Amino acid sequence: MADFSELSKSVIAGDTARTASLTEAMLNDGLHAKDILDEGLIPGIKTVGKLFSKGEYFLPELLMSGEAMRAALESLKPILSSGDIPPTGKYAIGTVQGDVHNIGKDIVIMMLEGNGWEVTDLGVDVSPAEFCSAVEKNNFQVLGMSALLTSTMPKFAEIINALKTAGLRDRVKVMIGGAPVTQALADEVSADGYAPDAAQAVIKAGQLVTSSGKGG
Ligand code: B12
Repeated sequence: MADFSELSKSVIAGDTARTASLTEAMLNDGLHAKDILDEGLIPGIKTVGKLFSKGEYFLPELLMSGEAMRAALESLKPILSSGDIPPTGKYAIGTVQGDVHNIGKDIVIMMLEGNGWEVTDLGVDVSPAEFCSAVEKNNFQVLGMSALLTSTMPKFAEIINALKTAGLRDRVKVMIGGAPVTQALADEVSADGYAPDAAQAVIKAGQLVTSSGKGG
């Protein structure tokens, strides 16, 4: 039985070397990348968030745990993003302006790629103008936006309005996500879809292109 709690603890401790080596060892033992993520890494980083909320952790601890997560993701990436399936469609995704959280976005990217999507990563701190320009210049079926801060969530509505003003809103399905995001917010800002995690993001994206007939 795999000891996922040890992996969670190493993320909580911000121990990059141990997180990376435990992840590698688990992969070598034949454990599934998604289980390593869902049972070990994500519970660990969520605990870090709670400790930060309680004032027991500060920014340096947040940074160290974020680094530990990234090191583990490097090992998981080749597995999560490989999939021998036909192309599904084109997806662009970025973290909204003012927000640099990218761990969740990057997991969404890996899972989409593993399910046949061709993904363009627009990066972090992406302005409404940059989102619009990406949609204008490319033929994306879906545009994903990630936000982790309550202070940056209003950017969703701003970006959607910018797309409307530029006459681009009908060219693309818009999905939103990130820890504080809800379906209610998606409805409020008239996004086409929301998903609480990467696995459901893949399902939702598939449904959006199927229902619009834009799938490739
Ligand atoms: C790691 C971390 C950081 C790292 C980020 C490192 C990195 N490279 O990403 C660093 C140290 C940089 C950081 C900085 C800050 N952080 Co921070 N951070 C976190 C922490 C602990 C984990 C975030 C994370 O990676 N979660 C794990 C991933 C896997 O989950 P996820 O992001 O939710 O993604 C999943 C889903 O949401 C979904 N998803 C995500 N994006 C998308 C997009 C689409 C389209 C879809 C469909 C789905 C989807 O799929 C993902 C995978 O399943 C959270 C706590 C938390 N519980 O979220 C705080 C947290 C988000 N941070 C917080 C704060 C306050 C900050 C700072 C303001 C701190 C400061 N004083 O400077 C700065 C802000 C910097 C900025 N301008 O962005 C607060 C936000 C509070 C609030 N209400 O706004 C939190 C909640 C901590 C807390 N409990 O207080 N942070």
